[in-house]
Formats: sequence, structure tokens, C-alpha cells
Amino acid sequence: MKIANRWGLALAMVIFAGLTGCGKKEEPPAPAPAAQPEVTVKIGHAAPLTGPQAHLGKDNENGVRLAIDELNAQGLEIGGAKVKFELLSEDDQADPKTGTLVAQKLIDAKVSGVIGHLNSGTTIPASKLYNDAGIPQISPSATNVTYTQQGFNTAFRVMAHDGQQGKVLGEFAVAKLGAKKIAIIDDRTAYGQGLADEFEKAVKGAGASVAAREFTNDKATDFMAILTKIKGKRPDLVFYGGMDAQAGPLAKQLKSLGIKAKLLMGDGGSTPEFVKLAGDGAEGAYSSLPGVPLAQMPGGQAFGDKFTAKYGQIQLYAPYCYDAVYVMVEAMKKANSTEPAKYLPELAKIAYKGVTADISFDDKGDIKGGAITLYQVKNGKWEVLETIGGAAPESAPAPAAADGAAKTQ
Ligand code: ABU
Repeated sequence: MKIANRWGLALAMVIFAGLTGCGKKEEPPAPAPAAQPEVTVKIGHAAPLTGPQAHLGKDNENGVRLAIDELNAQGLEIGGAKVKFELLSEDDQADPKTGTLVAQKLIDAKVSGVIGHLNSGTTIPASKLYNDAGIPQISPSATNVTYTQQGFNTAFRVMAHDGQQGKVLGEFAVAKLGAKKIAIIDDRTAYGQGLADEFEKAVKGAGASVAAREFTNDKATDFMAILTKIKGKRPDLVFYGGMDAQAGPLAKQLKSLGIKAKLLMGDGGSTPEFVKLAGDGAEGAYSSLPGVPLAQMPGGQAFGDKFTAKYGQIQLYAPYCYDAVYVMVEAMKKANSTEPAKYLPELAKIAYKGVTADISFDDKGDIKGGAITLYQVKNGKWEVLETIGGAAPESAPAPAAADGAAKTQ
């Protein structure tokens, strides 16, 4: 009986303890860890997305988009918050006035930085607005010298400018192509006229004469009157400062008029679109393009594969747009802030290994050691001739043979 009672008492105690928790107070459940804050960081982009340069504007936009998509997939944390980048892309129509309107729109939308604009004619007036708002701007393609000479600490560019490009083109025309009597045409844009001026200075310095200086505009497609006038001057080289939408028909009309002069252009004509528009007038044309050929860029091959799989053929500046985004975000990471005033000082002193080059800026915001490459259309394709200048990046592969090497496109 005693044993039975003892077991009964023990059982009662177990039940009681189970009901009361052995007299201990029940701990409240641990609070769920606070969800990590997420911030949306707006990156502005502006380029002509309609009109004759829409193919170039979309190319720029896609370069920016590829970088933003990759960065979002990385799930970056900046300043203690998970960061999601959002692309705000605006069509400036390659028009200076529209350029300032869309710049103000991006500023009002509180973008943290701007990649663009594509054209010098829009980049330069927009840069004052970005500077007044303290917003960093990296142009991937505007090459007019003035952009970075206005004293704006917010203005950067990731390719060599037209002071460098015009000099290389002028010396190439005289020393390598043997030009003695030259005709120059430009489209009266900040880029076209600015590059033509730099080219004229360089060819005169190298001992050639300028037999004609003509101009058109960036919407024209009929150049017969200008070319007929130039034909009478019998130049041995025609230089065109402007974009492919004009350079293509101009090359075609040069051929149809039987003008034997060599055709030379800057980066604006250095596209697959030029070859398409010029038809049989494209063969033998020369151009320059800031930077090294895609095959010689440190990350050119990988970038080219990714970009073409997603968006098709590279037109011109897409790799530079991609790098511009990464450079901006690298500065944000270093500052541990996406606020323009906080990451701007880091941007100014950045040293970043991009796909196009090792990128760092001089005190004006221009890329240090920017190269210029010369090309020629051979059998309907742009082929590399030679690269002038540029610092060899540590990670660059050995340069490919000039002939037959892949061009940026
Ligand atoms: N760099 C040629 C095209 C863009 C521009 O500077 O207007």
C-alpha cells in the first residue's frame, strides 16, 4: 500500500509540474529578427532613345541595364541596408534643350547618380544642372573637351576626349594616310564641330592644308551639294565630324559622285550601322574610337558574350556604360553610402578594374591613360589598325594581331 501511495504521489507531482512548468515562469518567445531594411537607389540614364541615334541610345541603355541587373542579383548591402538599384532612363532625343528637361526630371526624381548623356551637345548643358544639384554624372560617350573643363566636380567620363582623338586622327591622316589636301565636314553639334576643330588643328600642325570646311546638321541625309563643291577642290581625304546616321549616306554619296578621296571619321561613325547605311561606300573608310578594341579589353570577351546573348550586337558604347555603373556603385560601396555628397569624394579617387580598362580619374574627371584605336572597313567589317596611347591594364590579355582582331562591335 505504501508503495502504491508513493507512486501515486510521484505521478501527481509530475502532472502538477507539467501544468505549472515546475514553478518556473514560461519565457516569452524570442522576437523574430528585425527584417533587414531595403532601400531603392535610383540611377538615372539619358540618351537619344528615339530618332536617328536611337540604336546608339538603346545600346547605352542596355549596357547600363545589364550592370544594374547584375548588381541587384548580388544583393548588395550599403550603409546597413539591402540595396535595390532602379534604372530611370530618359529620352533626350540628342537635343540640348530636351537634354536639360530630362536632366531636371531625373534630379526631381532624386536619382543618386546619372550615367549619360550620350551626346556632348546634351551632356554639357545637363552637367550644370547635375552639378548644381550635387549629383555625380559619368558620361560613357560624350567626348567634347568642354564637358570636363567647366570646373564641375560632379562630371566624369570613362573614355578619352576629343582633344586626344582629334590629335590622333590628324596625325594619322597626314603621317599614315599621306593626306596633303583635306576637306572637313561637320554636323555643327558640340561633338561634330568640336572634333572637326581639333582635327583641323592637328592636320595643319602636321603640315597639310585644309581645302574646304563645310557643315551640315545631325538630321540631314542629302549631302550632294556639299560633296559636289568639295569634289571641285580635289582633296585627297574627306574628314567627317558627326554620327553614323549622316556618315553612312555621306559615304554612299561620296562613292556615287566618284570622289576618290579617303574618308576618315571619329567614333560617331565607327559603327556597324555606318557599314549598313553606306553600302558599297563603306569599304576602305577609316575611323577612330576611344579605348582599346573589345578583344583587348580586360573583360571584353566576357562582357561581349553576356551582352550579345541578351541584347544582340554591341553598337558602340555599351561596355563603357556598363563600366560607368560599376564605377559609381564601387564609390558607393567605399563610402558605405548611396548619398551623392558622401560617395562623390570616393568616386573622384576611385581605382576600378573595369571591363574596358583600369579606371581612375584625373583632377578634371577625365579617365587617366585613355587610349584611341584606329579602324578601317575591310570586306564589310571594321578591322583594327592600331591603338595609340593608353595605360596597359595589369589584367589585359596580350594584344591581338591588328588585322582581323575583333572590334568593339
Ligand atoms: N563621342 C561621339 C558621340 C557622342 C558625343 O560626344 O556627342
